[in-house]
Amino acid sequence: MLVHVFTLFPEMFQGPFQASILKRAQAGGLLEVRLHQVRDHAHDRHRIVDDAPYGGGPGMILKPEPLFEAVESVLGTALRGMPVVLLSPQGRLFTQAEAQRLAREPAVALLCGHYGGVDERIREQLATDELSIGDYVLTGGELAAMVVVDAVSRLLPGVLGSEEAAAQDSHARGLLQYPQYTRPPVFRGWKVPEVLLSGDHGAVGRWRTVQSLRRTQERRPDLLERASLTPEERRLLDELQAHRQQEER
Ligand code: 9D3
Repeated sequence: MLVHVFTLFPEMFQGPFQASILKRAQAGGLLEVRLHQVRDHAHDRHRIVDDAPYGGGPGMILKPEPLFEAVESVLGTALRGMPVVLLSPQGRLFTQAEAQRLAREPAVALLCGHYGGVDERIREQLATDELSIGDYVLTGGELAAMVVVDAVSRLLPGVLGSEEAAAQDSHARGLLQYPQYTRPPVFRGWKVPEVLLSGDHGAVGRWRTVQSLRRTQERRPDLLERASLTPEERRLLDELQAHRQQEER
């Protein structure tokens, strides 16, 4: 997959893309990230990219010309059909489903928002999608773009090793991960749950399912509403809920 990132701060991307799985994916030709400095496409002597908002108010707004020209000069006719994603606090929430949708594309363009916001014509006439990574305020769209690249890249065929890929993704199924342990069996007096040492794969599987369901119910009940549960999971969840109601009485 080819990812074009349009930003005023390309240097911010140096760390995260040059380590670990993203580094390996790029070395293996599975992922290519091209960073484009939007300021290089400003035409005035001072290379100005932002201006005060019409109608007044605080902050500076990203001007349309440099970003339109950056995207058009870099992508040209390649723009046809390519998702152009504006990262902004007003976007719809970036989720695993959204990551899966983007991972099917051969190329995407990411436009990093600006602390003051962007001229509305960018969102209306240049972007095809607008995404936010969550309800908190960042200083710009760069970290959000990195989050999107990370989440999408690990879904590309061949990016994760067979072991990483084999570990089934509980989040993709809409449940939180069950507790995991490794050696030693007792650490500072804290024991690993007996069932995990039992060698009884059926019992281990049932314990993990119950733990996942319980944890999701306690921490992220919003996920349970949309989770696709097997009839067995549905039954266990009903049991947990009955149990919980008994304790409330
Ligand atoms: C004055 C109103 N602010 C909107 C909440 C302006 C504003 C603040 C911060 C405009 C842009 C930003 C910078 N943030 C992003 O560009 C951004 C973002 C975020 O702040 N949170 C979650 N996801 C994202 S994606 C891009």
